[in-house]
Parts: sequence; C-alpha cells; structure tokens
Amino acid sequence: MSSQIDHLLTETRRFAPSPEFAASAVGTAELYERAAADREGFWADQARELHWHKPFSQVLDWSNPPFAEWFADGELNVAYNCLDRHVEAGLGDRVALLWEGEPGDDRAVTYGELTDEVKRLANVLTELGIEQGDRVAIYMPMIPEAVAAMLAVARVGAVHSVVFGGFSADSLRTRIDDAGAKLVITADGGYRKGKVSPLKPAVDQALADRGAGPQLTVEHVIVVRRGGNDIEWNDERDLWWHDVVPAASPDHEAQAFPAENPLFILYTSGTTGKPKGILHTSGGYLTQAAFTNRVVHDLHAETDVYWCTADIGWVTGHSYVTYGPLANGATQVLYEGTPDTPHSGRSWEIIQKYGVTIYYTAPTAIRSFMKVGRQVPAQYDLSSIRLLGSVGEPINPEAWMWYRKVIGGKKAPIVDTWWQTETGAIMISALPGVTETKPGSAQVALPGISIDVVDEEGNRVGEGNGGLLVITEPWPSMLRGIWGDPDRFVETYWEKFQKQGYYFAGDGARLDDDGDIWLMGRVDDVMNVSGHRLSTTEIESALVAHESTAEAAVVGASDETTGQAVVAFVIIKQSYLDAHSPDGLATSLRQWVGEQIGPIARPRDVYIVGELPKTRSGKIMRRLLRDVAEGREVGDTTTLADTAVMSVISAQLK
Ligand code: 6R9
Repeated sequence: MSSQIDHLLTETRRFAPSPEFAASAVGTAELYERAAADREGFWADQARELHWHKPFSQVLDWSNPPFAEWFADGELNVAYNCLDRHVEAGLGDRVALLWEGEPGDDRAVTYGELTDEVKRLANVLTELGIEQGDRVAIYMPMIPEAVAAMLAVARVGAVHSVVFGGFSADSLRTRIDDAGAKLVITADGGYRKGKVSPLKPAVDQALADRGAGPQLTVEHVIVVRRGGNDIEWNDERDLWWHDVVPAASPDHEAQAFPAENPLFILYTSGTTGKPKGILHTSGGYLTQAAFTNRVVHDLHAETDVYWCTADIGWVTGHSYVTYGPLANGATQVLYEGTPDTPHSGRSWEIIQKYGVTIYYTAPTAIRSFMKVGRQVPAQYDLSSIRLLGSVGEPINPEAWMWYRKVIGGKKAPIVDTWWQTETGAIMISALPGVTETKPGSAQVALPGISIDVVDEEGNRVGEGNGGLLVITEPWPSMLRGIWGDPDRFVETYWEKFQKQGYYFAGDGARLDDDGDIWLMGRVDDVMNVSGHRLSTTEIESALVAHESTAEAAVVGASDETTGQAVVAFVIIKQSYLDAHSPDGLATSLRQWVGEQIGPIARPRDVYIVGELPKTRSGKIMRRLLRDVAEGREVGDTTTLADTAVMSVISAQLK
C-alpha cells in the first residue's frame, strides 16, 4: 500500500465558508459534539423531526448483526411526512415541484396539489388490491406523476421498485420478476434528447415476453399520457392515469406502518451477475435522508430553490429528489430531459429561470460542461446559486475548481458527497458552514456516522495512508438486505471484515495528514503496475488537469512484463482536436502524466475517443474498457446509457 503514489494528496488549496454563510448555516459544529457524545441519542433527535403516529421508545437494535432495526417500535407514514403534515401546517400553497419538461412546457405543483393527487392515487391502488408489502414497479419519465407514484405506493405501505426509464424491456422484466411486482406504473413515453422515448411498449414487451421465465405477477398497468406516442392497449390490464386518478376520492387517511416496513427496492448494476435488489425501510431511511438534505445542502425550505439533477431511477433521485426535500417541505426543480437538449445551456437557463439556489449534480455532468466551455454558462445569470454539490464519482480537483469558479461564482461552497445505493443517504461530506473544503476530497464522516480506512486485515491504516473504506457502526438509512437473498447480503458487505463487524463499501480510500478522506475509486478499479498500486482516479485526475483533456477513463490491462499496464481513454476538447494530431496529443499526455505523478503512472496506451461508456447514473464502466484494452469481446452492455458507444469505441481503435 505504501508504494501507492499520492499525487492527489499534495492538494493545498483550501476554501473556508464565508462568515455570512457560516452564520446562517443549518449544519453546525455542535452536531459533531452531540453525535460523538451520544450517537443513538443524536439519531433519535433527528428521527423526532419527523411525525410519528406512534413514537418509538427503542433507537437501535443491533442484537442480530448485520440485520439492524432502527426505531422499531415506532410507527409512521412516509407519505404523510412528505405531504399532509406540511399542508396541515398551513403550507399547502407552497410550491413543491417546479417542473420543467424537456420541450420547455412547465408546471408548478404545490404541496396541496401533490397531496391531493397522491391521496387519489392511493385510493386507486387500494381498489386494485395493492396492500402493505406488495411490490409496485415504476417505470416513468421525470414528471410530477413519477414522484406522486412513489409517494402513493409508500402511503399504502407497499414497496416501490423504480426502474430507470432508459433501461430496456429486458432489464425491466428481470426486475419485475425478481420483486414479484403486482402493478406497473408507467407513461406512454417521455421526452429525452429532443424526441419522445417510448416506455409503454417496453412494459408490454417485459410482460409478454415470458419464455420459460417465471410466471407473470403483474395484474395491472397504470399509464400516464405524456409523450402522446402511439401505444397498444390491453383492456383487461391497462388503465389510463387520467381516467382513474381524477375520478378517485381525494379523501385518504394515511395509516401508520412500523418503522421497519419496507419502503423500496432499488436494483444496482455495475459488476457482472444478477442485479442486486437493495432493500430500504421507512423510519431510519427517512430520518437520514431528511437530515442530510438539511445539513449537507444547507436547506432553508422557506427561501431556497433546490435542484438535484438525478433521475428518480437512481438512489440520488430517491433520497434527494423525492424523500429528503419533500420531508423537509422544500421547493425544488424537477427537469424531464437531458442537460444538452435542446441546447448546451439548458441547465443554466433553468437555474436562471427559477432562481435556483442549491444545485446538486454529478462530476460526469460537470466535466461535460467543461468540455463545451465556460462561454456557455457565462450567457446566463447564475448569481442565485449559493451552494453546489457533487455525487456519484470522485470529482477531480480540476473539475472542482471549474465548478467553483464558473458555476459557483467563486463564492458558493462545494459539498462532495460520498454514499451508495446501499447506504441510502450521504455518509461522507463537508458541512458547508463548518468545513474548510479541499478540491477533490470528500473529507469527513457526517455527525453520527463512523467511517474508517483499513488494510486487508481490518487494521486502521492511519493518517497519510491508503486502504479500504469501511463503515464501523450501523446507521439509520443502511440497507436492510438484498431482496430475496440474505446470504448474498452477508457475503457481499459483511464477510470481509466479519471479525470487526465492519461494512465493506468496495471503495479504495486514503486518509491525508489532516485525516480527510480521499476516495480512490472502486477497489476493482485499482491497478497493480510492477507491484505499485495505482488508482484510476489519480491518473484520470492528472489527465483532466491537462488543458487539452475534457474527460478521461483509465483501466489496468494485463501486461506480460508489468502485470498490469495503464491504458487511458481520453476525450479531447474540440479546439485541440482541430489543431493537433492524435498521435502528438497521445504523446504529450503520456509525458504529462509521467511528470504529474511519476513515470510508473505513465500510460502504456492513450486512446483518443469521442465518448466513454457510462451507466445511466454517470459512472464510467471501466470493465468494458478493460475488455477493449485487453482485446477481448466486450461484455454485457445493457446497463449503459448509450449501448452503441462500445461499438463506436472498438471501431475507433481498430
Ligand atoms: C450515490 C451513488 C456508489 C459508488 C460508491 C463510489 C461512487 C459515489 C462518490 C463516489 C467518490 C463521491 N461514489 N459518490 N466516489 N466520491 N462523492 O452514487 O450511489 O450509484 O450506488 O454508487 O459511487 O464508488 O461506492 P451508487
């Protein structure tokens, strides 16, 4: 481990919050003290910010690890917490969703209106026989009805499984079957990249194409009209939202469910094999989603206009579009489309139009904005922004600096938030009114969260060293299991550090001399070149720091002499492509990495490509690039946002 190069850790730039920001910040230094003195008491306080139909008396039950129970004898209704309680507090006219369609149509939905819609839909669900514990698949575009659907399912104590609208019929079928969903809620289609992308046809196919597969569990399909595209109709099974929802009664009293009642299943992709259905429950999940949304995003619900760009098909969309902000009574932007449609300034246009104050997005988006250039955001008024967030991947220091200068006007603090589908909510992040931020480091565990970096044996590596990221104490929004597969849950996350009882996150990390955490990418992304451990993140950051580079992905490809060799795939900014030869660029980049990090990190090959393979949530699928780098046939590409990209890359390298 000691041979790992610590290029990133030489970062010396620091940004303290302004006194004005610190003075009114939601998250304060006392939170750390309070949590350190009494962790469970601290979480109990956070949980009491919610409305409990029946208060809990017990906080954590960890008598059967790794199966935790939080607030187990308490009862609540998740949808009541996100809706009715705000209306009852007189906030029915506050806007919950500032919805913007991709073509430019828009709609503001108040808490009163959203509550009404959810109550009606809850009545429809009950009429269709959906009961506590039943599973409902949601396959929808980013429209207000998608948020309403999640909340209505939660309201009746059922379990939703949101499947990203860009996934294929095949992926949808596997997820519907694994969860045994009784109902699907979908739309005819939604707008994506300037045209209607059909959804209902994929549902039809997923339900029809049974083959020798499991028996069909789905009884009904509710369809929102959005795309206006032609679809087929099954009279026995299909119902139009606009026929059934407005006709249903607007009266619906939210029932209380136990804190550990399952709330949702969300499938994670990435590695090979069957997707894992990550299971989350109600009380602990909502507690941590709401708390972190307040303190990390510094949410002042009365005045802020918040925008998290994640799709609801991703965990970030669950915790920081639907549950966190609505539990907090926030006003938020919900955007249907992609950030480059119909033009590359779309995101900035939306920020200007609604006066967005808090903006939370992914490094991949930031790097693609950088690729287009700062002259695009410069055409818009972004002065309303007072806080920026990042999630999904390590953010390279250069991208961080660009984000701060060009989008944040050199004043908005940036929170780099580390967490996972499995953790349910943010675990590592600066508190924007307290922490002095460092470009590229996610920094510190949140109050009430216990994180460490350990070696293969589970020993703390200490400051200045690298190892594996672990979570050493249970936390409220932790996954409660993998749907239908308790053994896999134990094996995947708990077996490696069974002796210590640590949760193994699968990420490599380093602690710098200040004790700040630097995420180094998934452990399977760590390369071993001539016995030196190198992280993909580090080399990618060096490449992105070169003026010609917009994006980079690095993989370790097997090599006869060095064991593994560094292979880089790089997207070059247009202006450089026009002025330089690809060979010349590749040579300069190889040299550059050698100078920045050291000769050992110099890529064996630098391939200049037009695109990189990414999942829908913006993570680079290095596994596929490794296939190309090692001359193998490219593996399973079904979870890619753009399934054609691998054939393009392979063709470019021939
Ligand atoms: C929320 C989300 C989880 C994996 C995680 C890690 C990477 C997420 C990060 C980050 C560095 C950050 N990751 N946030 N790496 N810095 N701020 O992304 O969930 O889709 O389950 O992915 O994403 O590798 O293990 P999910």
